Amino acid sequence: MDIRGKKVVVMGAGKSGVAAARLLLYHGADVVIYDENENLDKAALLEKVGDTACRCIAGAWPEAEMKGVSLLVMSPGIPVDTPFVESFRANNIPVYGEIELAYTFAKGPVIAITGTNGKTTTTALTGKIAEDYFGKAFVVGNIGNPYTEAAISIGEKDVVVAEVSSFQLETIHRFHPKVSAILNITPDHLNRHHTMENYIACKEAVAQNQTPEDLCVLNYEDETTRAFAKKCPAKVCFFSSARELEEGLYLKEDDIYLAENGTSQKIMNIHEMKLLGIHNVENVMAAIAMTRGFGIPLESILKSVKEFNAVEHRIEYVDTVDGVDYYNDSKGTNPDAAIKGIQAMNRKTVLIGGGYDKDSTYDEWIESFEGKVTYLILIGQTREKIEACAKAHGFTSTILADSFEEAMEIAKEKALPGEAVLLSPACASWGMFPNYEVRGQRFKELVRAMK
Ligand code: UMA
Repeated sequence: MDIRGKKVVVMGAGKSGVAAARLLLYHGADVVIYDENENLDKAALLEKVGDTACRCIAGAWPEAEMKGVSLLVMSPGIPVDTPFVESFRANNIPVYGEIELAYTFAKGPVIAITGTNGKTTTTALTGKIAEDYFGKAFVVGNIGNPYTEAAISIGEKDVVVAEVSSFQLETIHRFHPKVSAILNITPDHLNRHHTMENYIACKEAVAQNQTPEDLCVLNYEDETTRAFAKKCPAKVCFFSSARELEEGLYLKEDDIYLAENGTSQKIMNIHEMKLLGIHNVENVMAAIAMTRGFGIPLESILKSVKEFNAVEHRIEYVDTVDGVDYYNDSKGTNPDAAIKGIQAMNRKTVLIGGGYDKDSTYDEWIESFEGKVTYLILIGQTREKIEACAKAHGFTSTILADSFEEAMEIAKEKALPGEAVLLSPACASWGMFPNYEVRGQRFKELVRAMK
């Protein structure tokens, strides 16, 4: 793609927008960053971009700026069905997501991981396996390192391991991973995608440009991903945590098996890995299937799997204060992920939940408490909605807090020695924090301050 001298609008001045602008400037484009936040600190933004040729517009979009635009690049967090984006499409201006832009310029083969839950852990693990074997791998995407930032340095032989969200997959065109995985699909981000069908279509798009030469790893125990195998254009490899498979990876009692070409072999015991919970066994099986499909020897893969530790903010043990263990599961940003957080606890737990409203339903989350949760302390926009749901399910030990700090004080007061405090909100952090990482960091700071 030759964009030298062409006018490109980058929408969004967050991590992705800055990285996309830098990549475009590197390739000689005339870049305008547009952000709807009228209070945006333009000087600070341009300093981050590091090129005085870049322009920035914040607040209202001046119609006159449409003139001469060749490409619109969207940041993942910005909806694509708005009149603003439509006006570009109506003028036949291509709309790329940040992933598509990076893929256009980065040369290395891609392993792409999506799914509602587990994608960050699986991406980090897959990245470690690739890095241990090849000596180098670029781990990018929703995990927090924009793909566009790495794109400048990625050479033809460099392996890219990308965590791709539904937001990012909504705006791909030619993005073509050699190996992909859809770990699971359960309701999430419905305020953005409107229907479950749209959300599923975004996830399945990860394989849309794959061919039978490529591999797509799917969860046999998830009805949606199992059904997708029938129309998936790539060769499929399944994993299952609940039954023996004739081909693929599966869990039987405490062992992981690999079945291929009519024979099945036990490849590792789950107690050899440092990750906890069945959901992590699924993540491990997906990572093994992907990296093996990519050509990495099994022996090397298993060595890396056994060394791998939990990812920050994912059921992460923080500290013990007055006999109470504190766990940070800030990455539990939807009910399904938060259920896994509860399931991983093996004792009475004071739970901190609530946050931004993504139109989720909380019934299954509340039902998963099963007598383990002693108090549910609620924060943020969803607190009343969750409290009403909890009451409807007969759970009445809810406490509303006005701030995150107040929630932590209440948790400290209510948790008894031998119990746990778990931050696993089932909601996004937006409205209270810029992202779940900052929420998790704040949790850890407050725990450490208690000592
Ligand atoms: N903005 C607008 N209009 C809008 C919304 C936002 O102008 O309607 C502007 C904001 O003022 C802000 C900028 O857009 O300046 C923010 O852009 P962004 O929301 O795309 O955020 P980035 O900082 O670029 O981070 C994005 C991903 N964010 C989202 O998808 C919401 C990060 O995923 C990702 O790590 C990063 O790119 C690097 O690739 C975060 C996330 O929450 C972790 N992802 C969701 C999830 O995991 O559930 C999908």
